[in-house]
Amino acid sequence: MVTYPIPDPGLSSLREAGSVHIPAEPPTAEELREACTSGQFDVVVAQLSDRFDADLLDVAKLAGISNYAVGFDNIDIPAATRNGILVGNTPGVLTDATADVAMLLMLATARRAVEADQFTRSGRFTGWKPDLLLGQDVSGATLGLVGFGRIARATAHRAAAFDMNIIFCNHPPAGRTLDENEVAALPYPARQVDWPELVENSDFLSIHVPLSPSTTHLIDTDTLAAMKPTAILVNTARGPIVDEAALVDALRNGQLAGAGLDVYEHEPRLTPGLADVPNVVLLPHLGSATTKVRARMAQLCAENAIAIARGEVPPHCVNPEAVKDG
Ligand code: 8YV
Repeated sequence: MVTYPIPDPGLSSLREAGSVHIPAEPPTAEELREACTSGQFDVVVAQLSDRFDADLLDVAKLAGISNYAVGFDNIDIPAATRNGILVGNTPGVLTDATADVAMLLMLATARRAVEADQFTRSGRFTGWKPDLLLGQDVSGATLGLVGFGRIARATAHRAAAFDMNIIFCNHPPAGRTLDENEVAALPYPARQVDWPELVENSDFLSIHVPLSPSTTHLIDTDTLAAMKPTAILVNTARGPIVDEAALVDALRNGQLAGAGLDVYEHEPRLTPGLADVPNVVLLPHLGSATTKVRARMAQLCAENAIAIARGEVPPHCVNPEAVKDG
């Protein structure tokens, strides 16, 4: 079952390999449960909005789930593993596109691009003025990377070309976990710092960690209070890493200069007040949204699904140990 049509070549590969069912409408939680327990499907090709909690996975009759995403916080992985359900994801192919969106949000927020666009198209641009829509410098600013995996590193690469100073904390809120030789070998200057130092010193704080119990509300009232009042928060990872009610308060009270968000705590719902603060740029989860990237994600997703249906471990598997434990 494919819960929402994925682009070609993914969909056509799936159709060539076996039989594919796409419901007329994306399934509700109840319909997903029915499908997963019916024994009719070997694999579900799932979207982030399809939730696979333990109570579903404990009764599901599935060989696996192929998630159309690199993130897999919509699936209870320990429950999938203990039920022998393999989970595939789509790493690598969306790294650059997501890092581009992190840069886009930094630049757009710092230079007030959305506000300026609205200003211009509404006919209020009546002539150049020395103090018109002044923003913040990106070059020379300190970028703090929350996490230092693939997407954070691709963001660092871009930021280095903008002459930003790069600091990072690999597994916040834990301390330095990256080998210093590895830091020294990076193709751009970057400094590994402890979590409090990252929060206090960043002009831009960009989030690149997966959502997990330890990262939920990592950015809360206390973190926001410790940030520079001139700082900008950027989130292209997962919404619930930020306590959005606290973020709205911090923006309203001038505790923080701005925020660029691609993901939301209660996605797709916006936290009340978020759309009313002027210093935010809000995108509708576009990190991987290019035609090429979505096609490559679909290809990986199909390869994972086909392998699972054949009784193999998928090429991009989150829980290969499900084979032993199942
Ligand atoms: C996708 C994402 O846009 O892959 C992920 O984890 O969050 C995004 O790149 C989305 O998952 C597409 O379904």
